[in-house]
Amino acid sequence: MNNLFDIKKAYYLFLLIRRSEEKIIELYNTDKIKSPVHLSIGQEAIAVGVSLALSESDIIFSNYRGHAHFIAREANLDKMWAELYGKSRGTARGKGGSMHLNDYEKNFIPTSAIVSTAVPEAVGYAFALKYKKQEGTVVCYHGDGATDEGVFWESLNFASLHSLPIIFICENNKYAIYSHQNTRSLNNPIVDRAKAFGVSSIRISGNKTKNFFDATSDCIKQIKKKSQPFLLECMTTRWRDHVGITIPELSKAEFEEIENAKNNDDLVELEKQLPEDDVLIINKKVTTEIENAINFAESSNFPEESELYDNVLA
Ligand SMILES: Cc1ncc(C[n+]2csc(CCOP(=O)(O)OP(=O)(O)O)c2C)c(N)n1
Ligand SMILES: [Mg+2]
Repeated sequence: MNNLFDIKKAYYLFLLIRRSEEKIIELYNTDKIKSPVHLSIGQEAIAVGVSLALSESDIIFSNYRGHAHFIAREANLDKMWAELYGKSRGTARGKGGSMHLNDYEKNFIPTSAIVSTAVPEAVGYAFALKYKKQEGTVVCYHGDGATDEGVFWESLNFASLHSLPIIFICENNKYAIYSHQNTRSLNNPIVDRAKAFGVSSIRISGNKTKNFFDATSDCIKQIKKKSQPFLLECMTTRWRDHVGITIPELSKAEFEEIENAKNNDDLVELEKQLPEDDVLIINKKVTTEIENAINFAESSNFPEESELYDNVLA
């Protein structure tokens, strides 16, 4: 657990996510990237703030929109890029793509494309940790759309009933693909519904990295004192469409919301708090790390045809 917010590290991780995903947009139409992708541009502050508050022993469950969670956890960037390229040195030997990242060395559990599937898995993991009296808190990232699934609430109920050490990080961009939250449920905030299950729940607005860090640090502190589940509803605005390669057609209100979010980009705010020299060094480091990762992907081989069915369980 970390109590001090490290601005330099937050800026570095934020920039590494932003530049990586910008590079994905740049390369996508060349067909070098072999899998569908889902970008997080605009909502990186959540992954960075949450990750900086965690320890090595904590366990991360993410989803198909996982680049930001993966990079913020300082998981292996070379392997992530190789996976995007469908190469055998990728996280799933190039057979999974962007939606199936993993890094066991960082306790980053393999992700899935199916909405809400990681939620019961994460709760099961938290149950095992408690049952075996092992250290660590489970962090489960999910979208607002994931809470439209019945299994989400069954899982929350179980986590609450058994006082499990888990933090649900709801990244609420208000959309499930192109359906606004208001068209999917009545005006009953996710935090209020979670509280009805006995789960302490906090809504965080403003999209500031430090606020997500503080809230997560506080949850971890309380979990260390007494095992219990928390839900953080992190309000955010994603700048691009569901996939992220293109920008959607926007209504005036949506356009203004995105413009407003861009004008309050926390990457810019973090940069302002750092000396110019640090900013230059970090920018150089980020550029080099992404170049190296792309070289790693390009110089890797595709998996052999003979291993087509290896590790395929379905
Ligand atoms: C069980 C299931 N139903 C539908 C889909 C299609 N689908 C993919 S992403 C998505 C929206 C999920 O929205 P949300 O949880 O808010 O996450 P976001 O994409 O906004 O990050 C849907 C419906 C799916 N992958 N799995
Ligand atoms: Mg959403």
